[in-house]
Amino acid sequence: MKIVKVEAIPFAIPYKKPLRFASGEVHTADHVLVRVHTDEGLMGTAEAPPRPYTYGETQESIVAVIDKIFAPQILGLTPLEREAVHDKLDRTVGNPTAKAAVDMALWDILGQAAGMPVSGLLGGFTDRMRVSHMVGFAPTDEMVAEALRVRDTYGITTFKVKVGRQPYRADVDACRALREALGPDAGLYIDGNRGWSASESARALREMADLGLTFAEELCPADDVLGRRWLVAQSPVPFIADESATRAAEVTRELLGGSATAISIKTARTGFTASQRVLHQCEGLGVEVVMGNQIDGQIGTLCAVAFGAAHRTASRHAGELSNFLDMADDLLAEPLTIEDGTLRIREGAGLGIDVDPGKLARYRQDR
Ligand code: MUC
Ligand code: MG
Repeated sequence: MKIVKVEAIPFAIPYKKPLRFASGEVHTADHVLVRVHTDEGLMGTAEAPPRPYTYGETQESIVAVIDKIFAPQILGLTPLEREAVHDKLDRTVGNPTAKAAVDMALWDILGQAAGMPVSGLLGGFTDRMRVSHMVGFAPTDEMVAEALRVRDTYGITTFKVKVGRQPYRADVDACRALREALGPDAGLYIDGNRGWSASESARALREMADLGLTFAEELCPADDVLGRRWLVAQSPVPFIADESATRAAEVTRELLGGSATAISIKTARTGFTASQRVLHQCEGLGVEVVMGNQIDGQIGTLCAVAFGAAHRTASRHAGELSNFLDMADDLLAEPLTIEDGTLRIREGAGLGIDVDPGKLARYRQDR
């Protein structure tokens, strides 16, 4: 079974409510639908979200790198030759979400060919994950109202709060208000997207010492190497590397260099193949992982839950799987639903991604 065509289709779906965080903001899901076709009529599907403030990719660059470089390199290979595919893709530096989408589309084909769910092929640990909801910047009362609405509507009880604003006290106050509103049993952790300095981060962590935070993520830049190590050494909770550890080598550097003590795994940037490498690396080193969200749509979220549920350690903490709730619409024929704070994988062969042709026609940007 050979790869005969790779499509990179740009589409745009507005957000009902933009997501704001220290490194950027998202108003529209201007993603790229990636479809890999085989000569036996199977088609694998995934999506790539451009995050210029994190990886430098844009919607146009993702389409270009797939059309001009990746597709010509992998045509004629089979979906089983994933090492050969990655050998080709890795000749181009960067472009993580474009590479990840190709990888996940290939796994989708493998699942369909085997008649088995990808989550089972990856590990089959469980069929669902608890969901963690990401609360973006807004006035404190709006952040609290959103968390309560999400808890009451979807049963979600774990929240990642975006921090990293200036002055840092606004974020400390928001976290305190969230803890008071959600009660002592809610899971609460923070993500600074590099917005604070190391010393601001240390002060903020001290002022939040009584809030029962479970993790702190990318509070200051990993490029502030000594400051970051100094901060991580005194952090009272595991310190997650997200955008500073986007590849296995960076994971090694951040963990062994003392700049992180936990890792965010995002299938949107490491697909399934490299996410497994990162996960196994973390297991071997004995650090915890959280399934992160690349501000994914429903297709990306289905990929994240398929990977997270497949693995014992990746499903241990609630996964960030709810950002799609803020989108005005999506491409799936059967929308994802979060019930009792839980998202289930799709049963059936492959990833279970069934794109509604009418919706794709409406939102695609290339026609
Ligand atoms: C996150 O965890 O940081 C915001 C920027 C990005 O790269 O991902 C999101 C969420
Ligand atoms: Mg993050």
